[in-house]
Amino acid sequence: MLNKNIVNFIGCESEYEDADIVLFGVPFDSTTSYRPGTRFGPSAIRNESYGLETYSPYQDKEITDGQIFDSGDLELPLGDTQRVLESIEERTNVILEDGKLPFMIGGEHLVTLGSVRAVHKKYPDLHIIHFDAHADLREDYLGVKLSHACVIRRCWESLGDGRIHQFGIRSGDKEEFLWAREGHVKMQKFSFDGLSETIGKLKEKPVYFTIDLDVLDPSVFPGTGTPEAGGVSFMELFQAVLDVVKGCRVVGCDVNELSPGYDTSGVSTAVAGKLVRELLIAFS
Ligand SMILES: [Mn+2]
Repeated sequence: MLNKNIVNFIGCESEYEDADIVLFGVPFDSTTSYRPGTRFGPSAIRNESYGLETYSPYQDKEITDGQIFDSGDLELPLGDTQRVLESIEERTNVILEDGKLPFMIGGEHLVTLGSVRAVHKKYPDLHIIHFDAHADLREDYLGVKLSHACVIRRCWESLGDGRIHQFGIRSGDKEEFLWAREGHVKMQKFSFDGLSETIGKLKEKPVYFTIDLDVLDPSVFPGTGTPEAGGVSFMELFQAVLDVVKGCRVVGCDVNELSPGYDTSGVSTAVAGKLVRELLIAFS
């Protein structure tokens, strides 16, 4: 007997009913301000995951030890940003209602808004931990409010002051930094300094964890739409990610902004895939 050709992220072979974690891709890049291409991120990460091992020597665990279901990519009405966000929210709702952890792969960073809307509905006291090179705190970008450059500001509109914790930020306009300093969000520039204190303070509070991969230095991760020099190393990011997953009550998660076409070496995709593997193992 032969099997169907189904491409999952490597090792994500659980049935939906048994799964604790549900992966889905959102191939969306319509509001990208500079170089588009993140719509190819989820499929690239899946395809290239077969170059990775299922075993993590860091965590001494197999990805197949966990119960993880890969539900594929959303089929999106590209060109209609509102409906795209609704369809992300719907998918996240289903996963949450079934008592599973939603794990989204972007796509551009605006996808986070759809997922946060669903998670916030279930957890009104939600906090966000946000790793990124960019503040993403603009009120609008050239008049557009639903832009990846404004995604964290849109999340703040629902969550309010003091609930968003940013790390690694090294780019934005002056107003974004001033607005952050007014106390609306907690912003750690350039690094993960203070992360363990934040984790300690959040204790049992529900946390949505959003990782824009451009927090990495472009020498490690050039395959992204708005590369920004001066970023963190892979191991710094990896350690910070493990600290969050192990130390916080994460109730939703996403990894976004891989744009595989800008790195013909394929290294950026391999970096993204390894981080996703480690995250999935850490969660399971
Ligand atoms: Mn960014």
